[in-house]
Amino acid sequence: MSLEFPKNPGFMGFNAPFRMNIDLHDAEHEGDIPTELNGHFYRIQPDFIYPPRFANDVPFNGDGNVTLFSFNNGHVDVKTHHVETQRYKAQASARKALFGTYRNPRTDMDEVKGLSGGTANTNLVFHAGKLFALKEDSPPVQIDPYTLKSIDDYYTFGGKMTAKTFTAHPKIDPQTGEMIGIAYEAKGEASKDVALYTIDKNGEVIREAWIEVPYAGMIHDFAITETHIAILCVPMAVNVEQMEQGGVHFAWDSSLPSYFGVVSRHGDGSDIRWYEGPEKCATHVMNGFNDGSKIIVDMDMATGNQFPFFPSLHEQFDLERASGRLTRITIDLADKDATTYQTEVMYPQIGVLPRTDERYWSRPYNVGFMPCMDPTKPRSASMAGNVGMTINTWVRFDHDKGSAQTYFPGENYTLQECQFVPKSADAPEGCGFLMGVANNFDTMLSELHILDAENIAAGPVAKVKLPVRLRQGVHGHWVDQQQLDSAK
Ligand code: V55
Ligand code: FE
Repeated sequence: MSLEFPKNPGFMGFNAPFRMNIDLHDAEHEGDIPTELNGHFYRIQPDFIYPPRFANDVPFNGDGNVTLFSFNNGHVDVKTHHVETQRYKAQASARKALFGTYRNPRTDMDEVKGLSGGTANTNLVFHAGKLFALKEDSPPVQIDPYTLKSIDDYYTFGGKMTAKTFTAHPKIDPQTGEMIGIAYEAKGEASKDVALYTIDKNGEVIREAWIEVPYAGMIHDFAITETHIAILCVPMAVNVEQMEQGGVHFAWDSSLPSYFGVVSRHGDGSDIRWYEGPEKCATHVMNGFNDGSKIIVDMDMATGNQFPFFPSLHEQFDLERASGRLTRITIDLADKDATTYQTEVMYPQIGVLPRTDERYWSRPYNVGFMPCMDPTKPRSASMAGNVGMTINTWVRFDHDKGSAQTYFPGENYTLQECQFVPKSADAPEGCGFLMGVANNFDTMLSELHILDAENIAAGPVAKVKLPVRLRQGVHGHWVDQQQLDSAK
């Protein structure tokens, strides 16, 4: 039986299957690693362990593979490990793919019926002493923060979470230490039921409330303010007909409106209010906050389908319409008759995956970061084989000044998501480091670039050089050593 991956750009170059569990002591690096960095940067990449059974399967269906960069006194150790999900274990023991295409159980082999198809490939979060790998179609997978081995492949908060899914973007309230989560399609495929969770600082579920969304679609991220949860429903709709024909879970249906839902962080969810909006697609939240009676949420927002591998029902995929810009969404709770939300584009830069100084989550804030695509920057010949969008800059936005500061790593690099790490627990907002994976198309190896977050234009203070290439990552999460120590 051959074990061979498709010979297409999705599995070549930096997209080559990774498949390894690496343990690298004391990684090579250029420059001095700041000694203030004392902790662990976890990031995750989808990585098909076995060739997918469906030739056109989407990158989002790969198995979760965690990269851990552990910082200690100017040194960095690197570890990688697959998340041992139910799916991973079943496929590893069968030595072949058993699950089918993206979130379509009809296409799974009979022998895996009843097993979780979750790939845990999207994000990580550390809360109440536990590290979780997350995929929005299934419960968290608890993994060991040092070995990255799975501790619980189906974590339901001691049975207190009755939803069948859990978001890949939980928010930790910096003031209360609570983790806020949502769960969509929470009562099964295409269900409009969304559960709202508050998990207290000790890891106990103290709220499970239910709302119904206008239609079933991807609710990938959400915002918290000090008083409310805000959810954006975009027309990346669950498409049962497409799944019946063996297709993927979602299709872009531009005939549907977008809805912005605002619901209290307390109570039974019955106060949910929906506002219809002018724009179409937004995936990630930079932050949200209260301003008097107003709820404000900043997201990267585009007018069309941003995922070329999810079919568009009514038009061709259009790069211009897929281009997202940081956009401020506003509603005023005091306006009882309001039925629409307002949007305002904040900056011209085109980007994805916005982040912020998470000590300001839910509160008025000033500093955000976004990987951007700057078409005016040069591009080396070595990047000719790079398919898709080229994220070639990280941009820091300071909302008070309306300023944008850019890091361009050079013509031979693409950049992935960036992570802000404060210099110390009480450092001013945005004072610290910015790090993330950079893929070097001259060496065809990956690096971790570390910048002074206040002066990213000056270039990296250090570059960690890996002897391997990493695939396109999704999200990352920083955990201070102190957080791990106090969890013991
Ligand atoms: C996203 C990523 C996913 C997914 C759904 O970036 C949405 C958004 C990596 O998997 O399944
Ligand atoms: Fe995400």
